[in-house]
Amino acid sequence: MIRNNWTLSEIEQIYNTPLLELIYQAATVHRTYNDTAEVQVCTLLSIKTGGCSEDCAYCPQAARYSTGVDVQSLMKTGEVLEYAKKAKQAGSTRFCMGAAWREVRDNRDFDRVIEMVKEVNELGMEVCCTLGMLTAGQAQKLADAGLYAYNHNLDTSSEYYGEIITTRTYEDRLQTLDNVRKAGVTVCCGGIIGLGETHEDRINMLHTLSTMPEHPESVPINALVRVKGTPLENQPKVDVWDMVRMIATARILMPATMVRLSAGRTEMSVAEQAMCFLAGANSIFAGEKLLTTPNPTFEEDHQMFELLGLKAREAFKAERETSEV
Ligand code: SAM
Ligand code: DTB
Ligand code: SF4
Repeated sequence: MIRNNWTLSEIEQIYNTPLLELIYQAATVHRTYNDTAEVQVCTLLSIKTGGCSEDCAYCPQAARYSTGVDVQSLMKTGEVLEYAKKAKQAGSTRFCMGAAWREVRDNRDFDRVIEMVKEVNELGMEVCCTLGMLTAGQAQKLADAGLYAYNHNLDTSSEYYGEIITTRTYEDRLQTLDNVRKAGVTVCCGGIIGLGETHEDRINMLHTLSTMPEHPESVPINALVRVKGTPLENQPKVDVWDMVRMIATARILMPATMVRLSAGRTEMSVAEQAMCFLAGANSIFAGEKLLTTPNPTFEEDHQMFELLGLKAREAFKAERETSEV
Protein backbone atom coordinates (compact mmCIF):
# COMPACT_ATOMS: atom_id res chain seq x y z
CA MET A 1 0.00 0.00 0.00
CA ILE A 2 1.31 3.43 -0.93
CA ARG A 3 0.85 5.91 1.90
CA ASN A 4 0.85 9.69 1.89
CA ASN A 5 0.06 10.09 5.58
CA TRP A 6 3.37 9.19 7.19
CA THR A 7 3.92 10.90 10.51
CA LEU A 8 7.23 12.41 11.53
CA SER A 9 7.58 9.92 14.35
CA GLU A 10 7.01 6.96 12.04
CA ILE A 11 9.67 8.27 9.68
CA GLU A 12 12.03 8.90 12.54
CA GLN A 13 11.56 5.32 13.67
CA ILE A 14 12.26 3.92 10.21
CA TYR A 15 15.29 6.17 9.72
CA ASN A 16 16.73 5.11 13.07
CA THR A 17 16.24 1.38 12.56
CA PRO A 18 19.54 -0.53 13.07
CA LEU A 19 21.29 -0.38 9.71
CA LEU A 20 21.22 -4.00 8.57
CA GLU A 21 17.62 -4.42 9.63
CA LEU A 22 16.75 -1.20 7.76
CA ILE A 23 18.46 -2.46 4.60
CA TYR A 24 16.62 -5.76 4.89
CA GLN A 25 13.25 -4.03 5.27
CA ALA A 26 13.93 -1.66 2.38
CA ALA A 27 15.12 -4.50 0.15
CA THR A 28 11.91 -6.38 0.98
CA VAL A 29 9.72 -3.40 0.05
CA HIS A 30 11.81 -2.91 -3.09
CA ARG A 31 11.25 -6.43 -4.39
CA THR A 32 7.54 -6.26 -3.63
CA TYR A 33 7.08 -3.19 -5.81
CA ASN A 34 9.88 -3.22 -8.35
CA ASP A 35 12.07 -5.44 -10.47
CA THR A 36 15.23 -5.27 -8.39
CA ALA A 37 17.45 -6.21 -11.34
CA GLU A 38 16.44 -3.06 -13.17
CA VAL A 39 18.13 0.30 -12.85
CA GLN A 40 17.05 3.39 -14.74
CA VAL A 41 19.97 5.02 -16.53
CA CYS A 42 19.71 8.79 -16.98
CA THR A 43 22.18 11.16 -18.58
CA LEU A 44 22.57 14.80 -17.64
CA LEU A 45 23.65 17.63 -19.87
CA SER A 46 24.23 21.19 -18.76
CA ILE A 47 22.67 23.14 -21.64
CA LYS A 48 23.32 26.51 -20.00
CA THR A 49 26.21 26.62 -17.58
CA GLY A 50 27.24 28.99 -14.79
CA GLY A 51 26.59 32.63 -14.08
CA CYS A 52 23.52 31.88 -11.96
CA SER A 53 22.10 34.69 -9.83
CA GLU A 54 21.17 32.39 -6.91
CA ASP A 55 23.25 31.80 -3.80
CA CYS A 56 22.81 28.03 -3.28
CA ALA A 57 25.76 27.31 -0.99
CA TYR A 58 26.60 23.98 -2.61
CA CYS A 59 26.52 25.08 -6.22
CA PRO A 60 29.53 25.58 -8.49
CA GLN A 61 27.33 27.48 -10.96
CA ALA A 62 26.39 30.39 -8.73
CA ALA A 63 27.93 33.55 -10.21
CA ARG A 64 28.94 34.86 -6.79
CA TYR A 65 31.46 32.08 -6.03
CA SER A 66 34.79 31.63 -7.84
CA THR A 67 34.70 27.98 -8.75
CA GLY A 68 36.41 28.03 -12.13
CA VAL A 69 33.21 27.05 -13.97
CA ASP A 70 33.10 28.79 -17.36
CA VAL A 71 29.91 30.67 -18.08
CA GLN A 72 28.28 29.41 -21.24
CA SER A 73 25.18 30.62 -23.00
CA LEU A 74 22.40 28.27 -24.04
CA MET A 75 23.63 25.49 -26.32
CA LYS A 76 22.34 25.08 -29.87
CA THR A 77 19.63 22.49 -30.41
CA GLY A 78 21.68 20.43 -32.88
CA GLU A 79 24.56 20.11 -30.47
CA VAL A 80 22.27 19.01 -27.63
CA LEU A 81 20.74 16.42 -29.92
CA GLU A 82 24.16 14.95 -30.64
CA TYR A 83 24.72 14.46 -26.90
CA ALA A 84 21.28 12.89 -26.52
CA LYS A 85 21.96 10.44 -29.34
CA LYS A 86 25.29 9.46 -27.81
CA ALA A 87 23.63 8.94 -24.43
CA LYS A 88 20.96 6.78 -26.03
CA GLN A 89 23.58 4.71 -27.81
CA ALA A 90 25.37 4.18 -24.52
CA GLY A 91 22.16 2.79 -23.01
CA SER A 92 20.52 5.80 -21.35
CA THR A 93 16.76 6.02 -21.56
CA ARG A 94 16.31 9.37 -19.88
CA PHE A 95 17.98 12.59 -20.94
CA CYS A 96 17.95 15.48 -18.48
CA MET A 97 18.83 19.00 -19.58
CA GLY A 98 19.92 21.42 -16.86
CA ALA A 99 20.15 25.20 -16.97
CA ALA A 100 21.75 27.45 -14.38
CA TRP A 101 18.71 29.72 -14.22
CA ARG A 102 16.83 31.05 -11.23
CA GLU A 103 13.65 30.73 -13.26
CA VAL A 104 12.47 30.33 -16.81
CA ARG A 105 11.71 33.53 -18.71
CA ASP A 106 9.38 33.66 -21.68
CA ASN A 107 11.98 34.51 -24.27
CA ARG A 108 13.83 33.01 -27.23
CA ASP A 109 15.96 30.82 -24.98
CA PHE A 110 12.83 29.17 -23.66
CA ASP A 111 11.56 28.68 -27.23
CA ARG A 112 14.83 26.90 -27.97
CA VAL A 113 14.48 24.65 -24.93
CA ILE A 114 10.97 23.76 -26.14
CA GLU A 115 12.50 22.79 -29.48
CA MET A 116 15.11 20.62 -27.68
CA VAL A 117 12.39 18.89 -25.67
CA LYS A 118 10.46 18.04 -28.85
CA GLU A 119 13.50 16.66 -30.61
CA VAL A 120 14.84 14.57 -27.73
CA ASN A 121 11.35 13.18 -27.23
CA GLU A 122 11.32 12.15 -30.89
CA LEU A 123 14.46 10.08 -30.25
CA GLY A 124 12.29 7.90 -28.00
CA MET A 125 13.97 9.00 -24.78
CA GLU A 126 12.23 10.22 -21.65
CA VAL A 127 13.01 13.95 -21.64
CA CYS A 128 13.62 15.74 -18.38
CA CYS A 129 14.51 19.36 -17.69
CA THR A 130 15.74 21.25 -14.68
CA LEU A 131 15.52 24.96 -15.38
CA GLY A 132 14.64 26.56 -12.05
CA MET A 133 11.25 28.01 -11.20
CA LEU A 134 8.36 27.65 -13.66
CA THR A 135 4.95 29.29 -13.93
CA ALA A 136 1.89 27.16 -14.61
CA GLY A 137 1.89 28.39 -18.23
CA GLN A 138 5.53 27.48 -18.79
CA ALA A 139 4.98 24.03 -17.29
CA GLN A 140 2.09 23.52 -19.70
CA LYS A 141 4.21 24.58 -22.69
CA LEU A 142 6.88 22.07 -21.71
CA ALA A 143 4.23 19.39 -21.26
CA ASP A 144 2.80 20.14 -24.71
CA ALA A 145 6.28 19.77 -26.22
CA GLY A 146 6.53 16.25 -24.76
CA LEU A 147 8.43 16.83 -21.52
CA TYR A 148 8.29 13.64 -19.48
CA ALA A 149 9.76 14.79 -16.16
CA TYR A 150 10.80 17.98 -14.42
CA ASN A 151 13.55 18.02 -11.79
CA HIS A 152 13.22 20.55 -9.01
CA ASN A 153 14.84 19.56 -5.72
CA LEU A 154 13.81 20.57 -2.21
CA ASP A 155 17.47 19.97 -1.32
CA THR A 156 16.94 19.94 2.47
CA SER A 157 14.31 20.53 5.17
CA SER A 158 12.22 23.71 5.16
CA GLU A 159 13.85 24.53 8.54
CA TYR A 160 17.43 24.34 7.20
CA TYR A 161 16.70 25.78 3.76
CA GLY A 162 17.49 29.37 4.77
CA GLU A 163 21.02 28.34 5.81
CA ILE A 164 21.73 27.09 2.29
CA ILE A 165 19.79 29.43 0.00
CA THR A 166 18.53 32.92 0.71
CA THR A 167 17.55 34.09 -2.77
CA ARG A 168 14.31 32.08 -2.93
CA THR A 169 12.02 30.31 -0.50
CA TYR A 170 10.89 26.77 0.17
CA GLU A 171 7.41 27.94 -0.74
CA ASP A 172 8.70 29.00 -4.21
CA ARG A 173 10.02 25.47 -4.71
CA LEU A 174 6.71 23.87 -3.69
CA GLN A 175 4.79 26.21 -6.00
CA THR A 176 6.85 25.16 -9.03
CA LEU A 177 6.39 21.50 -8.10
CA ASP A 178 2.65 22.10 -7.99
CA ASN A 179 2.73 23.77 -11.41
CA VAL A 180 4.63 20.79 -12.83
CA ARG A 181 2.23 18.28 -11.31
CA LYS A 182 -0.84 20.15 -12.61
CA ALA A 183 0.60 20.25 -16.14
CA GLY A 184 0.72 16.43 -16.07
CA VAL A 185 4.53 16.21 -16.14
CA THR A 186 6.08 13.65 -13.78
CA VAL A 187 7.90 15.07 -10.79
CA CYS A 188 11.55 14.45 -9.98
CA CYS A 189 12.32 15.91 -6.57
CA GLY A 190 14.87 15.05 -3.95
CA GLY A 191 17.74 16.49 -2.01
CA ILE A 192 21.35 16.61 -0.97
CA ILE A 193 22.98 15.23 2.15
CA GLY A 194 26.20 16.58 3.59
CA LEU A 195 25.18 20.24 3.70
CA GLY A 196 25.68 20.38 7.48
CA GLU A 197 22.05 19.41 8.16
CA THR A 198 20.99 17.27 11.11
CA HIS A 199 19.35 13.85 10.95
CA GLU A 200 16.15 15.63 11.91
CA ASP A 201 16.45 17.83 8.79
CA ARG A 202 16.80 14.74 6.63
CA ILE A 203 13.76 13.18 8.28
CA ASN A 204 11.78 16.40 7.77
CA MET A 205 12.68 16.52 4.08
CA LEU A 206 11.65 12.88 3.62
CA HIS A 207 8.39 13.73 5.40
CA THR A 208 7.67 16.58 2.97
CA LEU A 209 8.39 14.34 -0.03
CA SER A 210 6.45 11.30 1.19
CA THR A 211 3.35 13.23 2.26
CA MET A 212 2.84 15.00 -1.07
CA PRO A 213 -0.62 14.08 -2.42
CA GLU A 214 1.22 12.06 -5.04
CA HIS A 215 4.77 10.90 -4.39
CA PRO A 216 7.36 12.25 -6.82
CA GLU A 217 7.92 9.64 -9.54
CA SER A 218 11.63 10.03 -8.90
CA VAL A 219 13.59 11.09 -5.86
CA PRO A 220 17.27 11.84 -6.41
CA ILE A 221 19.45 11.49 -3.33
CA ASN A 222 22.66 13.46 -3.89
CA ALA A 223 25.77 13.38 -1.74
CA LEU A 224 27.25 16.86 -1.69
CA VAL A 225 29.98 17.28 -4.29
CA ARG A 226 32.36 19.59 -2.45
CA VAL A 227 33.44 22.16 -5.00
CA LYS A 228 36.32 24.52 -4.26
CA GLY A 229 35.14 28.11 -4.08
CA THR A 230 31.65 27.30 -2.76
CA PRO A 231 30.82 28.07 0.89
CA LEU A 232 30.49 24.31 1.52
CA GLU A 233 33.87 23.30 0.09
CA ASN A 234 35.19 22.23 3.51
CA GLN A 235 32.27 20.07 4.56
CA PRO A 236 33.28 16.56 5.60
CA LYS A 237 32.75 13.84 2.99
CA VAL A 238 29.34 12.18 3.23
CA ASP A 239 29.50 8.85 5.05
CA VAL A 240 28.30 6.13 2.71
CA TRP A 241 26.17 4.65 5.50
CA ASP A 242 24.25 7.91 5.67
CA MET A 243 23.58 7.59 1.96
CA VAL A 244 22.38 4.00 2.46
CA ARG A 245 20.15 5.03 5.37
CA MET A 246 18.62 7.86 3.34
CA ILE A 247 17.99 5.64 0.32
CA ALA A 248 16.52 2.82 2.41
CA THR A 249 14.17 5.17 4.25
CA ALA A 250 13.06 6.81 0.98
CA ARG A 251 12.41 3.34 -0.49
CA ILE A 252 10.23 2.27 2.45
CA LEU A 253 8.26 5.54 2.46
CA MET A 254 7.80 5.73 -1.32
CA PRO A 255 7.80 2.10 -2.48
CA ALA A 256 7.03 2.65 -6.16
CA THR A 257 9.19 5.73 -6.73
CA MET A 258 12.47 5.62 -8.64
CA VAL A 259 15.05 6.39 -5.95
CA ARG A 260 18.14 7.76 -7.64
CA LEU A 261 21.67 7.30 -6.33
CA SER A 262 22.69 10.68 -7.77
CA ALA A 263 25.73 12.92 -7.20
CA GLY A 264 28.66 11.47 -5.28
CA ARG A 265 29.26 8.15 -7.03
CA THR A 266 32.85 8.95 -8.05
CA GLU A 267 33.72 8.85 -4.36
CA MET A 268 32.01 5.49 -3.82
CA SER A 269 33.37 2.02 -4.49
CA VAL A 270 31.34 -0.54 -6.44
CA ALA A 271 30.71 -2.37 -3.14
CA GLU A 272 29.31 0.83 -1.61
CA GLN A 273 27.09 1.47 -4.62
CA ALA A 274 25.92 -2.16 -4.47
CA MET A 275 24.79 -1.53 -0.90
CA CYS A 276 22.72 1.43 -2.17
CA PHE A 277 21.07 -0.75 -4.85
CA LEU A 278 20.34 -3.38 -2.23
CA ALA A 279 18.77 -0.67 -0.03
CA GLY A 280 16.41 0.26 -2.86
CA ALA A 281 18.14 2.66 -5.23
CA ASN A 282 17.01 1.90 -8.77
CA SER A 283 18.25 4.80 -10.85
CA ILE A 284 21.57 6.50 -11.56
CA PHE A 285 23.03 9.32 -13.59
CA ALA A 286 25.45 7.89 -16.15
CA GLY A 287 28.04 9.53 -18.34
CA GLU A 288 31.35 11.06 -17.38
CA LYS A 289 29.90 14.35 -16.21
CA LEU A 290 26.96 15.32 -14.04
CA LEU A 291 26.37 18.99 -14.83
CA THR A 292 29.83 20.42 -14.16
CA THR A 293 31.50 17.77 -11.98
CA PRO A 294 32.84 14.28 -12.81
CA ASN A 295 30.83 11.06 -12.71
CA PRO A 296 31.80 7.44 -13.49
CA THR A 297 32.08 6.66 -17.22
CA PHE A 298 29.54 4.58 -19.17
CA GLU A 299 32.20 1.87 -19.37
CA GLU A 300 32.74 1.75 -15.59
CA ASP A 301 29.00 1.56 -15.00
CA HIS A 302 28.61 -1.10 -17.65
CA GLN A 303 31.15 -3.22 -15.79
CA MET A 304 29.39 -2.58 -12.49
CA PHE A 305 26.03 -3.65 -14.00
CA GLU A 306 27.63 -6.85 -15.36
CA LEU A 307 29.18 -7.64 -12.00
CA LEU A 308 26.03 -6.99 -9.99
CA GLY A 309 23.64 -8.54 -12.51
CA LEU A 310 21.78 -5.30 -13.15
CA LYS A 311 20.13 -4.27 -16.41
CA ALA A 312 19.02 -0.89 -17.71
CA ARG A 313 15.30 -0.18 -17.43
CA GLU A 314 13.61 0.50 -20.75
CA ALA A 315 12.13 3.95 -21.52
CA PHE A 316 8.45 4.75 -20.82
CA LYS A 317 7.99 1.53 -18.88
CA ALA A 318 5.51 3.05 -16.41
CA GLU A 319 3.20 4.05 -19.28
CA ARG A 320 3.45 0.67 -20.91
CA GLU A 321 2.47 -1.02 -17.66
CA THR A 322 -0.54 1.23 -17.00
CA SER A 323 -1.81 0.95 -20.57
CA GLU A 324 -1.67 -2.85 -20.34
CA VAL A 325 -3.88 -2.94 -17.24
N1 SAM B 1 19.04 25.95 -11.51
C1 SAM B 1 18.09 24.93 -11.38
C2 SAM B 1 17.68 24.67 -9.95
O1 SAM B 1 18.38 25.05 -9.04
O2 SAM B 1 16.62 24.08 -9.76
C3 SAM B 1 18.49 23.63 -12.01
C4 SAM B 1 19.92 23.14 -11.92
S1 SAM B 1 20.54 22.83 -10.27
C5 SAM B 1 22.25 22.65 -10.55
C6 SAM B 1 19.90 21.20 -9.95
C7 SAM B 1 20.23 20.53 -8.65
O3 SAM B 1 21.57 20.09 -8.65
C8 SAM B 1 20.14 21.35 -7.38
O4 SAM B 1 18.84 21.48 -6.93
C9 SAM B 1 20.95 20.50 -6.42
O5 SAM B 1 20.11 19.59 -5.76
C10 SAM B 1 21.92 19.76 -7.33
N2 SAM B 1 23.31 20.17 -7.07
C11 SAM B 1 23.91 21.31 -7.46
N3 SAM B 1 25.18 21.37 -7.03
C12 SAM B 1 25.40 20.25 -6.32
C13 SAM B 1 26.52 19.74 -5.60
N4 SAM B 1 27.66 20.42 -5.50
N5 SAM B 1 26.41 18.54 -5.00
C14 SAM B 1 25.26 17.84 -5.09
N6 SAM B 1 24.17 18.28 -5.74
C15 SAM B 1 24.22 19.47 -6.34
C1 DTB C 1 19.93 16.04 -9.16
O1 DTB C 1 19.27 15.78 -8.13
N1 DTB C 1 21.24 15.96 -9.24
C2 DTB C 1 21.72 16.38 -10.54
C3 DTB C 1 20.38 16.67 -11.29
N2 DTB C 1 19.40 16.46 -10.28
C4 DTB C 1 20.19 17.94 -11.98
C5 DTB C 1 22.69 17.47 -10.48
C6 DTB C 1 23.91 17.16 -9.65
C7 DTB C 1 24.85 18.28 -9.82
C8 DTB C 1 26.17 18.05 -9.15
C9 DTB C 1 27.09 19.19 -9.31
C10 DTB C 1 27.49 19.48 -10.74
O2 DTB C 1 27.84 18.57 -11.51
O3 DTB C 1 27.48 20.66 -11.11
FE1 SF4 D 1 21.57 28.40 -9.72
FE2 SF4 D 1 20.38 26.03 -9.59
FE3 SF4 D 1 22.99 26.33 -8.88
FE4 SF4 D 1 21.09 27.34 -7.32
S1 SF4 D 1 21.39 25.15 -7.80
S2 SF4 D 1 22.97 28.40 -7.98
S3 SF4 D 1 19.56 27.98 -8.83
S4 SF4 D 1 22.13 26.60 -10.90
